[in-house]
This record gives sequence, structure tokens and C-alpha cells, in this order.
Amino acid sequence: MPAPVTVTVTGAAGQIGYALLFRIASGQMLGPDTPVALRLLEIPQAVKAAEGTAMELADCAFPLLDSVNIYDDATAAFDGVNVALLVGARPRGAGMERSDLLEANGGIFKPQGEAINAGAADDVRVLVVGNPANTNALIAKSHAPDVPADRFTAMTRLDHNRAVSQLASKAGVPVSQVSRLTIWGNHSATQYPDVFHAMVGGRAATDVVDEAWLGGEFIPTVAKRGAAIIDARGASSAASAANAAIDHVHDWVHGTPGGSWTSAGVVSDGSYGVPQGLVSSFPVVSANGSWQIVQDLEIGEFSRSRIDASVAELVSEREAVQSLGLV
Ligand code: NAX
Repeated sequence: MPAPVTVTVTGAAGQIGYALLFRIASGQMLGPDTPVALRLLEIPQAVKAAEGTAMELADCAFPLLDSVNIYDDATAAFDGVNVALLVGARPRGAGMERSDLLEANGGIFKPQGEAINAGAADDVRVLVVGNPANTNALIAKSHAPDVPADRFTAMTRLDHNRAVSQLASKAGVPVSQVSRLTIWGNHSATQYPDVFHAMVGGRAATDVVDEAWLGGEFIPTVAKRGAAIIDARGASSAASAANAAIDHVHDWVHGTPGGSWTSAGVVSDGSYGVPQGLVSSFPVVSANGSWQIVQDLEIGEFSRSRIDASVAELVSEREAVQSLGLV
């Protein structure tokens, strides 16, 4: 057996944490040959709940689970970390302005970025799940100047998986027959799920669906799926969010299958007119352990205006955190 990979999960006592930790410990994220040393980071009030989760992890007797340790201090939790899943975040409270939300999350993601900078392993990979995920990733990255910027990513894989599922259902094919779909921009209601390059069962998606369905049903359904889940379940997406985090890290480490791509919030290199340095969702492939933005896709008018709108929101979030001195 190789040496264990150290995985730190923040917000470990939360509902995504509860859906995520058991799948990591069972080997679904890093594969059946990789032992895992789990670190659970929580705020002091939630440490006891994290201890309960750790007891249940022990009770699973997962052969790949090397150890579980619980922390309420980011510096210790990220010391030597290989994979950091930043799930814990401050939700928007009643009457909270967007700048309050960004500031509260800056108070979480700035010190976590600093702690990653101080102690993470050389190969560290960071996935930010906690919202606003893209801008939280930007904040963390800004405080980790010694870590290559491309190690900071934000999760749009849940949006991607939702879009794949909706398109497959509309076309009447299994999800395995949908490929080359993209989520662009922010993980927010402005996100743009793009099917113009997608394939459905060997046919172009645009031969299977029309623009009226795209604009009238598909895009709003994908963008508002989180709210629909809350309405139905009385709680926000947890198992599907955990599943998307598993997919993201799995593909980052093991690579994406040939002939298709997935979506992830990655640091823009200026591709497709997205300002450099923003953490924006793109079509990406993973090869040799790193994400690469799929290049040279033709972007029509329908897509351009929607990508621009979501990127404009990211720019305004960046301006807001700049003015708060968080980046
Ligand atoms: P919960 O409220 O169930 O859990 C959050 C946990 O984070 C709590 O246990 C809390 O004590 C902990 N926490 C807060 N501050 C912390 C800190 N500084 N260090 C460590 N832990 C801290 O939320 P949950 O449903 O698990 O959602 C977590 C985050 O994921 C939220 O921000 C949510 O908005 C976001 N989501 C992101 C998604 C995405 O696609 N990117 C989809 C699902 C989800 O909405």
C-alpha cells in the first residue's frame, strides 16, 4: 500500500460533510489503492458533532481509512494536506447584504488560504465548495502566493451533472450518452449551461433540442435546481453536492475520459475573454494531474451574451472583495 493521502474537509460536521466523508473513506474519490488520512476542520461549537461523524467512520471499518483527526484550527488542519475540500462557509443570513456575505466569507477563506500557504504539501489541490464558491476560491488563492494558482478551483460540477441529467432526460437517452456540455461563469443563478458543442447519443445536441427549450426550460431549470431541491426536501442539496466534489477531485487526480470534457471553476488565463485571474467555470479536461481549459470552441451570440453576464457578476464580486481588502 502507498503512503496515505492527507485529505482535509472543512465544514465536516455539516450536511455535505456527512455525505462526503464516507465516500472519501471508502475510496471513491482517490481510488481503491489509495489509503486516506482524514482531517476534519470545524468551528469549535461543531467539533462535538464532528466527533460523532468520526465515530461512525470508525464503525465502517473502511480498509483504506488510515486515520481521522479533528481540528478547530486551520493551520494544524492544513499542515501537510494533499487534497483540501473547503466546504464550510457562512450562509447568507436574513437581511445580509452581498458585501456582508463576502466579508463574512473572507473571514473564513483568507485564513484558510494562509494556512494552506504555510503548510500544505507541494502537490496540494484545493476545491472550494462553500458559497460564493468562485469568489471564496479567489480569496483563498490570493492568500497563498507560494501555491501555484492553478491548484485553486471552485465547484461547478454539480451544475454540470444537473445539466447532463436534464439534457439526457429531454433526449430520452442515458446520461452516459451525453458529452461535451459546459457550465460557464459563476456558480450562481447567472451560470450558463451550454449545449452548443454537446453530443447526445452520437448526434449534436442542437439537432435534438431547440432554442426555445434551451432558453425557456433548460437554462432556468439547471440554474434554479438548488432552490427546487430546497423546496422539495426542506434542505439544500447535500448528497449530490458531495457526489460532485468526489467527481471533481477524482477526475483531477485520475484524468477525464478522452473525447469529452467536464466543467470546473478554474483560474482564468484570459481564455474566451474571461479576465485573467478570475475563478470562472470553463470546459476543462484533466491530464497529468492538472486541469486545462478546452480551447477554440466557437461561441455564438446566444452563448456569448450569457457567458458575459455571468463573468460580469464575477468581476463585480472581485471588485467587492478588492474594496474590502480581501484580495
Ligand atoms: P451546513 O450548514 O450543513 O454545514 C456547514 C458547516 O461548515 C457547519 O458544520 C459549520 O459549522 C461549518 N463551518 C462554518 N465555518 C467554518 C470554518 N471557518 N471552518 C470550518 N468549518 C466551518 O452546510 P452544507 O449544506 O454542508 O453546505 C456547505 C456549503 O456548500 C454552503 O456554503 C453551501 O452554500 C455550499 N454549496 C455549494 C454547492 C456548489 O455546487 N458549489 C452546492 C451545494 C451547497 O449549496
